[in-house]
Amino acid sequence: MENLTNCYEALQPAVCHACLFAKGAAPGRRFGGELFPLGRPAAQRSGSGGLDAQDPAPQPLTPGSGEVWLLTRSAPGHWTDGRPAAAATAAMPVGGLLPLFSSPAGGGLGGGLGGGLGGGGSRKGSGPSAFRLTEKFVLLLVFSAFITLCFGAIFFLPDSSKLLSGVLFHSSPALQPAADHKPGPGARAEDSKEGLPRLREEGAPGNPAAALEDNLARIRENHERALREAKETLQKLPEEIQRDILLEKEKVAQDQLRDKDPFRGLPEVDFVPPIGVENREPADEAIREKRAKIVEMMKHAWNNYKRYAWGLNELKPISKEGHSSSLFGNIKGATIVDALDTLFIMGMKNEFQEAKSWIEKNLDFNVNAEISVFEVNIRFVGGLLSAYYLSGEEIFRKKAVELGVKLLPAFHTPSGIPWALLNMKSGIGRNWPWASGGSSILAEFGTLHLEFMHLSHLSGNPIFAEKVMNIRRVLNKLEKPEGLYPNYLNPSSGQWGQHHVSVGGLGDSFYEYLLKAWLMSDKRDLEAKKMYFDAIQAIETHLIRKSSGGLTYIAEWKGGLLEHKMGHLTCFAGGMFALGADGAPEALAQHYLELGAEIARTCHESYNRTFMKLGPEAFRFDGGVEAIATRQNEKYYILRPEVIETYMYMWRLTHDPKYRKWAWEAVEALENHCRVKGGYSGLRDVYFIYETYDDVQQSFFLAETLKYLYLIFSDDDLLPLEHWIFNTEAHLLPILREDKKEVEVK
Ligand code: DMJ
Repeated sequence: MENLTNCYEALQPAVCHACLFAKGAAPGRRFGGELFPLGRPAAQRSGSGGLDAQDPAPQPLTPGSGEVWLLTRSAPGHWTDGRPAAAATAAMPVGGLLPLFSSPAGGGLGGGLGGGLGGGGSRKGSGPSAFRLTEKFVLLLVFSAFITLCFGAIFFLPDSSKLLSGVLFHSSPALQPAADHKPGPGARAEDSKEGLPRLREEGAPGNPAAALEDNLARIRENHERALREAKETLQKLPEEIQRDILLEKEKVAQDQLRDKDPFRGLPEVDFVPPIGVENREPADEAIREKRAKIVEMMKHAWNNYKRYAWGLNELKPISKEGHSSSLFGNIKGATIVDALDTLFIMGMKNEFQEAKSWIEKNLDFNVNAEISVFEVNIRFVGGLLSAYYLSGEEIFRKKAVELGVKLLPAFHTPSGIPWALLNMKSGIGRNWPWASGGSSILAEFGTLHLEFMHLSHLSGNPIFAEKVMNIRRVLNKLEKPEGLYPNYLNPSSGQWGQHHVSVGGLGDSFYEYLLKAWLMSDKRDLEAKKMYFDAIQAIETHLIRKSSGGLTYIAEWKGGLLEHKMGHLTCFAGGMFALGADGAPEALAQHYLELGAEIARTCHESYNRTFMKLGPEAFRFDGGVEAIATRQNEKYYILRPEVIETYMYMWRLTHDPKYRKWAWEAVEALENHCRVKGGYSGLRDVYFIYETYDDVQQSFFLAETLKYLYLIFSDDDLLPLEHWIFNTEAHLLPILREDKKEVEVK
């Protein structure tokens, strides 16, 4: 006490700031939040809820310890008398702040205190009215800074911690895919089987400078987004924020309730036999033979799967055993479901029946494991729907709807944009750990529309359609950079993640589904049509380029910079442009058909410039090359269909014989290099003179690659395009006509 009094009386104001903090500096004491009200002795203070008589005499502090100010506000703990620090903080006289801000002009420290506090004799008497205007202003500033800080902490911390871990530990997924990394649509399981996720070039191992650059860019973006979000929230009144939170909670709870019983028994339907499934032999003998050859290939793939991997997801044709991909969790039988409609249209009736009875007895969705919502939708829901529309067998409708219901919890996010991954038993979802800022992926949540519209149609329950229409609503509310759709969208904030745009992996089938949603609605869904044509216009302006050798290609867009690389996946776009040409504004119809033809030519070149005559996973147009893979981890071919898919559409829409010729070249290459005794295998390097097998027979080889080949060598009245839509896994969905439906739901 003595020290303090002496200090107060004898020292200059600056030094007495130090005295002010003497108690905080006393050894063994916590500084509980109250500043010494200068201008009166400690003894006086003991009666005013400040220090009591037992408090040890405060020690003088060295000058210049002004930073203690913040500590006094936040130091946890108790006073020695047992009062919680919080209570003490609450009791802190606001006037305790004054000495710091008293101006010499107003009597300096002594004057300020003597008049305002000490003169009053008691701290209790010093209310805010006793403050000067400047003091009030400063106080206001301090409090608003404090409140901003609190809000900042709420909205900022989760992101910041991610950022920090990215910077400090370099554990960003771009650099090191997590052990449980699961690839998205562009980088499927097969892509990562060598630990080389296809989509993460920007953080390629072995290039720390690029990786660091990448990390910094991501940090900047995340930081700006977090600031934006925090600002938006701060603009709201606290009551508004509270109301929003309550509404959000209520919405999630309602969703959960509704989804529990979205489907009480299927409505009765009149199944109308499908159009265009009669399988006439082509008149031309050479074509007939080619088509027969493709059926033989299907038999080889199917029989080996049956022999070595029956009931499992896929076949390892070299090891001759089952292959299981984490994309399907514990669901089994991916090849069986994916192959159903191909078996049907190729007239493989017995095999179709075998598949059907396996499904009846074994296909089970009550699995306690995480699945990819996208993959399960396009392969399983799509495969089952297609089998139903072709055969009219109730089991397929029942299983499709049952699975659709199981997928609904994936939509339980604040924005309704679904999670990428879902545990079908617990209904808990999450996103790929590598996706930008916890985002969902455009090509994943954007590739549910066709199947979900049909699920509503066949179940009589609108819930499936509502879920996908809400996705569209969210997308339409967002501003698109240069009219483009970034690949990442955060399901919590409903805002874009990184501004990466691709018509290949991560983006591809989103665009495909916009076009097909319009076509499948019998051209009534004009919103989808507009979204599609707007999107491809932006793509053409910003992503499509011509090489100096005259090849048209679709590059990737990363925050405004172009990467002159095209993926095998992107080759589907040739067919898409051609398919949509008909609905384009008149002046553009021919243009889009030609664009389709140019993409087909480029993709054919990517095949033609390899040793195996099968295309690499990605090819480049930079560093003096055109349509050639330059990186070792882009040289593989995994039996993908996209190039052949484009040939199929181009053949149907133009009847230019070169597409049949190119398709046949692919058949020969598959037979020469991918066919092995135990089935068909992908290749690790299409430029190498010897086959190095990846030992996986992908289920989409049976669902897509062989189906598209078969159609190229069939007449156009088998599955006419005016009547059927192919989902992104080549499963068949009929156009939903207003007047005459394939299935009349009662
Ligand atoms: C298939 O699963 C689908 O075509 C999907 O849309 C992307 N590509 C794979 C096959 O390459």
